[in-house]
Amino acid sequence: MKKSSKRLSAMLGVVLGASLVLSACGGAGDKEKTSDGSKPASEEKTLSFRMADNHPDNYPTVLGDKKFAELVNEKSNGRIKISVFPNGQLGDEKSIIEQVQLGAVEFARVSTGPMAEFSKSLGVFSLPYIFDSSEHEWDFLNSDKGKELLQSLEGAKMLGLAYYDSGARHFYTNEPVNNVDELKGHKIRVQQSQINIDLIAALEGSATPMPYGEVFSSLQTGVIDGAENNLPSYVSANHYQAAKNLILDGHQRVPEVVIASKTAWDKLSDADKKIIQEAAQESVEYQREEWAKMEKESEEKIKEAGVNIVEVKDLKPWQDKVKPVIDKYRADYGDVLDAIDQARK
Ligand code: GTR
Repeated sequence: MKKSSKRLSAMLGVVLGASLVLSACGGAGDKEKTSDGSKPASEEKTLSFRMADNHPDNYPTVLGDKKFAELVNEKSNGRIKISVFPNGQLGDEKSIIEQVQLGAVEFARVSTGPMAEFSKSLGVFSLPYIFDSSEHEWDFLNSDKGKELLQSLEGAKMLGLAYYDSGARHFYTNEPVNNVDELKGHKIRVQQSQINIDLIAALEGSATPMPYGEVFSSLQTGVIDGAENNLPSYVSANHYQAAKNLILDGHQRVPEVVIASKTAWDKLSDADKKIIQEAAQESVEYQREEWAKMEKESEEKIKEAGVNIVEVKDLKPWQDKVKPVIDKYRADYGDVLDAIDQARK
């Protein structure tokens, strides 16, 4: 889609979304009993919501979103309908978070990376090399502290409903990079957050934050020398065709998060909130299975495509080099970092 028409559809989305919330949630009078004493109207009315995701159809997060929508529909006997809009149709990730805050889009699946600029607590996930493995990450996400973080978004006018898997992120570049020192001087695209800018600065590169949808063409035209992401994104967004050198350093494990707009949420009955919360949690297992499958498939695909894959045998030089980033943010995230350490078996 052209930029202008994208913007137009995003703007239309704001208007449409706002009217959906109004028609969906009705006014305060809905809570009252009807004259014949039947159920409150809010529990009978059909509710329609939109959910945004910036990945294509069949990407594991979109499959998770659809499972979530399906479960909500089932549990509400068809009364609550969530329509999933993949492919960044409702806007890029940052603008989606803003629309969720405004209540113009009711649900979204976004990365905790850009969420850090809206709700500081989630920034901890962008800190480098804090998890040893997927198991370590998920043990933390499922711990009390992990759940607490998910519930820390209300101040930012949002609710965190569930974490989704997003694996580990690695660097990829136009020119071969064989070790941490060779990243020096490269212009690397990052997710839009200050921690990511600091991370690239520590690696002596030059950070270029930009929306995800612009990365492929920027790699092709040489606006950037490289980027970083998990393997399913590297493949599904075609980055592997433009940046054929991959170094598997796994610098971050930045989970995805399913969020709801607090504006829309506050208008729901307690019973409907419960349905939605349960459905989101129940969709996680399926999303993680799909994630594991796509990680494997992506690995195969990049091998077949002849990508130059560099393994990192010793992470120590990488960890040493980014230590100033951890030091800078320790004061903000000390207790969470301790809890992450404790989740290590
Ligand atoms: C992906 C994530 C997207 C987006 C993207 C990025 O891994 O799933 O939501 O944040 O990274 O790098 O912008």
